[in-house]
Amino acid sequence: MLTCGIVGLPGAGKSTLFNLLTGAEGGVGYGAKKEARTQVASVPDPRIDYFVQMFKPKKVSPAQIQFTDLPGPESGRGRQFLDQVRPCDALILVLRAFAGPLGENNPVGELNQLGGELVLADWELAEKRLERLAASKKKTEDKNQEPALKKLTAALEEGKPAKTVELTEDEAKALEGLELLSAKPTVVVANLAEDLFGKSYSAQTELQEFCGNSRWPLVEICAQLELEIASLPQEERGPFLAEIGIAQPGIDLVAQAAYRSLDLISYFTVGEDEVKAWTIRRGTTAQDAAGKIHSDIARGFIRAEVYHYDDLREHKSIANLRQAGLFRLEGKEYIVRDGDVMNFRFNV
Ligand SMILES: Nc1nc2c(ncn2[C@@H]2O[C@H](COP(=O)(O)OP(=O)(O)OP(=O)(O)O)[C@@H](O)[C@H]2O)c(=O)[nH]1
Ligand SMILES: [Mg+2]
Repeated sequence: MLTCGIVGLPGAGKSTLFNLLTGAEGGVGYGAKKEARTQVASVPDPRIDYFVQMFKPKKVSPAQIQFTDLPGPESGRGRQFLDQVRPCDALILVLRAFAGPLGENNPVGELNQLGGELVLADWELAEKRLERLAASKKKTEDKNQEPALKKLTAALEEGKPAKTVELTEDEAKALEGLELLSAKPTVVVANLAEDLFGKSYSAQTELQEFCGNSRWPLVEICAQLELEIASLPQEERGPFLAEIGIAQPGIDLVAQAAYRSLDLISYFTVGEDEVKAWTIRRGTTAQDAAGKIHSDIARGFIRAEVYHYDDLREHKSIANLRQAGLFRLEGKEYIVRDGDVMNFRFNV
């Protein structure tokens, strides 16, 4: 399962976003919470909704993402919290772009500061490793570790994130265990004031530029407002969202951005028993995708029956797809596409 750590300065709206993403309650309010929270959320996907309406399955299994909400960095203790998101696959940086009790906001400044914190946290870790390496008498350690760590600390010292450091394959391997924060796929969430949503705001161009340069997807949401709307009865939510101009709920945007930053896609298995989304990396072959379900299916792989969600929507039924030649048989090496519906034929 994809895991995301929510990081941000005090009062940026991390806990509000966490509640919005996961349906959790409480823990909101500047400094309200001293402990990290972790919870799993289902990823909303209109394609799943469509399959469900068509197949009326007994069970529905959307993709899931696990989110961790960190307390805001408190002075002197900040980077220690960051260790809790080291194992995460991706980071979500929340920026305060609303005024509120903390006064004027400066999302670009926050982004700079957060980026700096990640680099500094990595530098501290790398330095500690180097010291330990120097102290250890054993020469059994991976010989690539020292040169890799030296390269890394030199870059971090200049404020460069770990992902910009050019390493050989062996060096990269030697550093894998560090779980470097400044090398992680990162999504930036600008948490906007209600009246700014859908409009241009003063920091927007700079934020877009910063994120573009770092290749971090930028998501603009209004977490508090969306959370309030989420507490309304289902049938009232749509009109509200439409009125404000929120075309897609925040969780969709954040989930999609996280998927994009990690190069993840979904394929589906469908039927009357279960409709299920499977998360794979872009470029995965049919055989490896089958292995996600069960290693036996990968081992005994014969062929995959494949059609695409878009084609099903267009042609309305599987019979029509067959007629149009869009229901195919593919071999092991077929590269699975986002939105493919797969049924594996196998023999063990
Ligand atoms: N106006 C406005 N207020 C918000 C928004 N998001 C959060 N808030 C408010 O800002 C305050 C802090 O929100 P939290 O979600 O607790 O912020 P946090 O980043 O978790 O704070 P710490 O955990 O203390 O660092 C709360 O009073 C929220 O109601 C928003 O989009 N707009
Ligand atoms: Mg919080």
